[in-house]
Amino acid sequence: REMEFDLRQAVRNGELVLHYQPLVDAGRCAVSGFEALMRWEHPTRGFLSPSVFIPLAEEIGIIEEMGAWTLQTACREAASWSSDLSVSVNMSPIQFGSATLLQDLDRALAESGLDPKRLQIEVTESVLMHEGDRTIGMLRAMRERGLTLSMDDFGTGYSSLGYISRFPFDKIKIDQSFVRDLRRPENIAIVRSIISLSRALNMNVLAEGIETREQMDILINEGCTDMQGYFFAKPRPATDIAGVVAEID
Ligand code: G
Ligand code: G
Ligand code: MN
Ligand code: NA
Repeated sequence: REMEFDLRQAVRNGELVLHYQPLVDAGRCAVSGFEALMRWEHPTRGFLSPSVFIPLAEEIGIIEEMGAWTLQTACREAASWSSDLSVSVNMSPIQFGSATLLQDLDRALAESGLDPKRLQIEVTESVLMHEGDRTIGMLRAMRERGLTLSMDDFGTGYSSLGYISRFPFDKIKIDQSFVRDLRRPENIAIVRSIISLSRALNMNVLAEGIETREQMDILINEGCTDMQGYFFAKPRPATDIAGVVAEID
């Protein structure tokens, strides 16, 4: 419960930061944008991962405030990057229950002046499991503003193929668990079927968690349009953006 107290202070104290990991266009072999990944610089425990504190933030009811902060910060920071780079923000299902989500979004766009076309939102299949109609309404409203929408971690969790047909996402992100060991025939089969599904549905398809050149070569050969992973770069502070682009392009 000590951590709960600390987390309530974290936004106010400026202890949250965004790190950014590049998304690479397979065709051009160039950086197309960056995914924002939140980090909490705890005063005594060092950098904490969102997989630890996001569930806590949801539980204690401050995820809306944190989500608004993420949108604001990601849009503001991305507005100063080269105008051909996108920024991706993760949103949890709880945020879609927030009455102020669209207001928070509009405020972040207005304050930063970021072209809405450069903002991508990443959601997992689980957002469509509960309050599906309400969520689809919100996704439509985002689409009307010009945002790009990605289905994150595809193939994991309690996923049903039905969810992907409920909304025309722009991109599917293949979960890194399938990319990790492509020598397993089961994983290659799953990757192939996700790629073929994405083609049939007219969506781009990104492979997450690429750590080796061998994985990259296999996934390009299979037809992935986009790539992400430690092989290109780990998530790094905003000050490293230009350096990461220069290294990869
Ligand atoms: O970067 P890392 O592997 O530690 O991220 C762990 C998880 O936290 C990922 O599933 C990622 O989608 C999620 N995450 C990272 N940043 C944010 C954020 O700003 N908001 C939400 N809702 N989830 C985030
Ligand atoms: O759930 P989501 O896909 O948003 O979270 C992505 C998470 O995966 C981030 O926490 C990020 O730090 C992590 N990640 C990104 N690339 C790699 C990689 O190549 N290998 C591993 N093990 N993790 C990665
Ligand atoms: Mn993501
Ligand atoms: Na993911």
